[in-house]
This record gives sequence, structure tokens and C-alpha cells, in this order.
Amino acid sequence: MILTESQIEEYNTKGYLFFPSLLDIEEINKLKSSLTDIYKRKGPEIIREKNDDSATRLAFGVHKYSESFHRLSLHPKILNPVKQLLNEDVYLHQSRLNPKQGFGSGASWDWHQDFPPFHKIDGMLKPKCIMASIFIDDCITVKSPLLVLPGSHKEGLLTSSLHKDAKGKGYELHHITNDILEGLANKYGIEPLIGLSGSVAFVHCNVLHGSANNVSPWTRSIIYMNYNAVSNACTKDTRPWYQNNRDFSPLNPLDNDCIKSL
Ligand SMILES: O=C(O)CCC(=O)C(=O)O
Repeated sequence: MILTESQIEEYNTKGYLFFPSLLDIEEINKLKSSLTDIYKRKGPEIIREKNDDSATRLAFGVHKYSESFHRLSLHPKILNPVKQLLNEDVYLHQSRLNPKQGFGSGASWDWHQDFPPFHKIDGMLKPKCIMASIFIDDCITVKSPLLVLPGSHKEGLLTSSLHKDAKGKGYELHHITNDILEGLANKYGIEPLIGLSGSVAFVHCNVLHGSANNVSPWTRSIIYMNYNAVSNACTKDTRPWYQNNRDFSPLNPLDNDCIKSL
């Protein structure tokens, strides 16, 4: 897949590009078949929901221990657009799977940019990083979709602080104040990212985003793959392998059938 000039312009203007059903159902079913084993893991890479210890909030580093997700991280439909948008070679800084379970277990995500913890804790110099968001489940209006402020990446690094829900929970969520949110939401508006499973959004790491509790009975899983430009490799190593990958080798795409051939 090669992005057109107008798609690149759209990315630069809005801070994201959205492709409905970029992956097909066969690929998504292969990915889904690994989920039970992933959620059974007991390591620190699996973060539980604050109010429901039986529910997974995040599974970090899935591309390291699940072959199907490893192949997803190298899928040409994901990797090539990222390389084109960043205009250079990339490595995968962090992957995290968010199942966003139903019945209210999948709790909200306060408004944040992804870049602050990458910058402040991992030593990522510039926001040359893209969050490829691959919908594993259908992400429809009633399942608390991901909400973004289109264009907000142009604001650069916003003032933020560690969210109370993330304190001591093993992950970083640096949220902004209500005043900042109000100003930016009035300026840029808010859009939901809605699509069927297999849809993909390529999101600039400074786009402000968040989501509400999932009170529907259905899960709303999205895998977030944060690719960083090789020239922008992180300089600090305080966080573990599953949050701050230290292998900066440039990634090369596999072939189009890489997941189907599993
Ligand atoms: O999937 C969601 O609802 C939000 C997750 C999120 O914002 C993130 O992982 O950065």
C-alpha cells in the first residue's frame, strides 16, 4: 500500500488517517485466536483493570510473545504507511493490546497524548512516532470508541501529569487539565474513530485522545503499535522491555499473506 500525496496531506492536517477494513476477517480471526493465551499470562506486562482484577486493561509487548501479533507488527499494510508517513526506517517502541471489556469493566481513558511518557521517561527526543491502531473487534458508537481531537498534534507537547488511576498500576497515563481540554475541544472538535474489525487508524503521537467506560456487553479490543523513527531512538532505559523496546533495528515488512499463512 502506497499513500497518495493527498493522504499524506490529510495526515499532516488532522494528525491521523483512517482505513476501514484494511485487514480482512481471516487475518482478524487468526489474531483473535491468540487472545485467550495472552490474557492468561501472569507477568507484569499484563495490567488489570482498577475496579475489576479479573479484567485485563492492557497487555503490553504482545508482538514479543504472540506470533500472530509479531507478524501483524511487520504486516506491509501497517508498516509501509508508517515508514512513508515518518519518511524513514522505524522500529516498534511499544505495543499494547487494550481489550476494553464490556459491562463497564473496560474503564475510561482520560484525555492524553502518547508522547509525554515516551519523551519524559524513555528519552524519545521528537514526536516522530505513530500509533497504528488496529481494530480487533468492531468499534461502534455504543462500545465507547476511541475519541480524537483532529489537528491537536499541532499544539506540540501539552502540560500533563500522571493520572491517579495509573499511579502504582504499572502504566503511564499523563492526562491534561479540564481547562486545556475545553480550549482544545472548542478549537478542534472531537471525532470518534468508528469502524469494523480490521480497520486501522495511523495516529500521530501528539494527537489528544481518550475514551469513556465501555458499558455495552461487548468487548472493544484495539491493538496499539507505537512505531518510532530509527533516528529518534530512545535514550533512557528505566522502563522494562514491554514498554520501552531497546532493539532499534529497522523493521522490514513481511509479505501480504504473513498472518494468513500461520
Ligand atoms: O482504547 C482506548 O479506549 C484508549 C487507549 C489509549 O488511549 C491508549 O492506549 O493510549
